[in-house]
Amino acid sequence: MSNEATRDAPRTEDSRFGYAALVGRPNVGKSTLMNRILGQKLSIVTAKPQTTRQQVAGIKTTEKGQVVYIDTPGIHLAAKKALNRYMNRIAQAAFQDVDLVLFLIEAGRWTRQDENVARSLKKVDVPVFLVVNKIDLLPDKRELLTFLDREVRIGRFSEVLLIAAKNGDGVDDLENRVMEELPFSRPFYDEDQFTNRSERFLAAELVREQLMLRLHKEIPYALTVEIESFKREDGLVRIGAVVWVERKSQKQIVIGKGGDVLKQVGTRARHALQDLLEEKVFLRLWVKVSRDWTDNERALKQFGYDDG
Ligand SMILES: Nc1nc2c(ncn2[C@@H]2O[C@H](COP(=O)(O)OP(=O)(O)OP(=O)(O)O)[C@@H](O)[C@H]2O)c(=O)[nH]1
Ligand SMILES: [Mg+2]
Repeated sequence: MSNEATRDAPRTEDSRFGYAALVGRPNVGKSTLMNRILGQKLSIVTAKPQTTRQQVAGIKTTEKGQVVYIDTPGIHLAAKKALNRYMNRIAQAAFQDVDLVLFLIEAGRWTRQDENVARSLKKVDVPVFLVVNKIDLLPDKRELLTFLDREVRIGRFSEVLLIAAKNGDGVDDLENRVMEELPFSRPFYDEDQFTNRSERFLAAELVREQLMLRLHKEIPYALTVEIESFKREDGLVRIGAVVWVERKSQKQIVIGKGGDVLKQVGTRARHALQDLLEEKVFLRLWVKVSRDWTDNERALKQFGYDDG
């Protein structure tokens, strides 16, 4: 699990260190950007909004210093359930204790949810960079200028950066600008550490990603993954995970006819886990019901959605 780019970075006093939060409404590309910066898959990504549910720190060490990027859940309106309120709370908590906020939006799309995030960023007392992502989808530069001027009103932000996280356009420039903004300080993390999250957490996320990709409608939002066992033995990693859903009917859908859905998800997740761990993986999945867990504070805590 080592990160090639982080090796041999010097630990001198003139290197920089700090935290940068990636915030924005769901689906703007926060997790894609973090993975692109780290050069590896850390945060899960799907085309569905509200994919990320927790803060995930990605640590990038170079010869200039160390930046801890904090990926966050998309801040959304109409957060009726306890899980949604948790996600918004966790995302907004990242505004504090960082040196810089990167506020991501989509080129050409400014919604009520973006305005809501912009409004809550007013109280932040560190610089806020506006990061306009997905510029590949809006190649007409004149259109982009009008959009930024009229809809986004970019005068409110310290800086504006144009990127396409998916193909990497503008990402080197963004990283350089972030580094320049951070204080001179020693790195806090070892240079080969690329996240603050445990293997168990990352494993649960990779399984959840495959479930979110494979399933539709309300199901991706009604499930969570809990790692029950994680053992290294006989030259492989044995992982047992429970997929929790809210109702019996959802359990049937997740399992599929003759178990085909769960089997396909399991195979794909096992491959993803092997890429992450660089070890052979044996994965067992079960599906269980925890009635209406997304609106139950106690169940949320049990499944790791904990403010602590
Ligand atoms: N065309 C294009 N698509 C992108 C780009 N960046 C991200 N995407 C796509 O946008 C979708 C959402 O990406 P995510 O990285 O999951 O977005 P997010 O902001 O982390 O979303 P939440 O976790 O739900 O808040 C995925 O389908 C990505 O492939 C980009 O630069 N260009
Ligand atoms: Mg995300």
